[in-house]
Amino acid sequence: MSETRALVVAVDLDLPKRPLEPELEEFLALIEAAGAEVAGVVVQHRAAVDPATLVGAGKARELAEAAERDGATALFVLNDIRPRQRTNLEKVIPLPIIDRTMLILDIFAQRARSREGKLQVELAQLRHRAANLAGLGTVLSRLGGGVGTRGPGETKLEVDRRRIRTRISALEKDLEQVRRHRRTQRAGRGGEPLAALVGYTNVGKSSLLNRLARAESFVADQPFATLDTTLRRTYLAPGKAALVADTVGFITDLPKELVAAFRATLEELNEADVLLEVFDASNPDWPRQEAGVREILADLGLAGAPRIRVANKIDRLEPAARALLPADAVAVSAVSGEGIEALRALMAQRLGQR
Ligand SMILES: Nc1nc2c(ncn2[C@@H]2O[C@H](COP(=O)(O)OP(=O)(O)OP(=O)(O)O)[C@@H](O)[C@H]2O)c(=O)[nH]1
Ligand SMILES: [Mg+2]
Repeated sequence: MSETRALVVAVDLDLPKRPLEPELEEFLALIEAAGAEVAGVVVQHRAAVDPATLVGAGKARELAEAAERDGATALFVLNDIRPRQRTNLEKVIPLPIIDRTMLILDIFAQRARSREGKLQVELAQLRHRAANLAGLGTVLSRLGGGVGTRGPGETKLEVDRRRIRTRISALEKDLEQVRRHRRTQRAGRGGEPLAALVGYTNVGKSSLLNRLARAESFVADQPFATLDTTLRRTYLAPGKAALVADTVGFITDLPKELVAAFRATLEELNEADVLLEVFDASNPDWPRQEAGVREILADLGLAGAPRIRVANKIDRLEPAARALLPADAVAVSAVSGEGIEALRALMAQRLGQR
């Protein structure tokens, strides 16, 4: 998305329980993380989204003008957009429409390194595309030519669907193979206890892994720096060690296609003896982020999993703000190293009990 100039649109439903601002801010950060440039932001206040075009018809025309004026090359839509709304909006605004799921998948596609990660992302992208095709039933465009490649009267849509289905089953097969291979590797873990870092994206999970294990995992101030699971051994106490797993960060409303594709990776969290549930204490938005993480953990059947709550980045907090942190969280800083020994001791204690 390097050349992409993004015109961003969001419908604000003015819900007191769900303020738009943190979500919009996060959306803009995701756009940047994808390598696109924000050319303009348009927020429309409405009691409900327009069933036909998401934004009102007048706003849609305004958007088209803004796109032209700002030289935008894509429209980024924060709200969930239905296939029909997408088609209608595309008629008014001659730009590709990128929704939040596509955006997150694009970042994942750029970052995936392992074979499993790449397969998982492509699978998620295809499933998302298939879901959007499903709504286009009324705009069947008939293809000419190609005799013998498809049955008579088959539409482009049907061909697309069939291609996607074929590719999806090929990917599923490949993934199963990669996973079988990894399971065999994992079987050699022996009796060592396993702790898994979980938490919102960018809270400092990889930094904590590096602190705990003196490892060198990729750390970056950007969402989804880590996609692949890394496993490191860490010292806990004399004669006591544990394995620590770092994995993909969470985000609220994680696209369902992505959860499905990453389910196998995420389900490995089931093998963990304890989850290190990390939040970024220096981010005023942390309660919303943590709630989002817990929702995903619950979806994965991990609501009752043993966990240690970790408040990270406390080096950025004034003493007064530190005092307000939840009492059940161990306060640490992956950067200054503060609190890390307390975390180690807690891990040793909890993992010793298992
Ligand atoms: N000030 C401060 N910054 C931190 C701390 N821990 C991490 N960071 C910074 O926060 C940013 C994100 O850190 P990562 O370790 O990449 O976070 P992550 O949770 O692994 O992120 P993803 O892999 O993207 O989900 C980086 O810029 C880190 O340097 C901390 O304790 N204090
Ligand atoms: Mg990371």
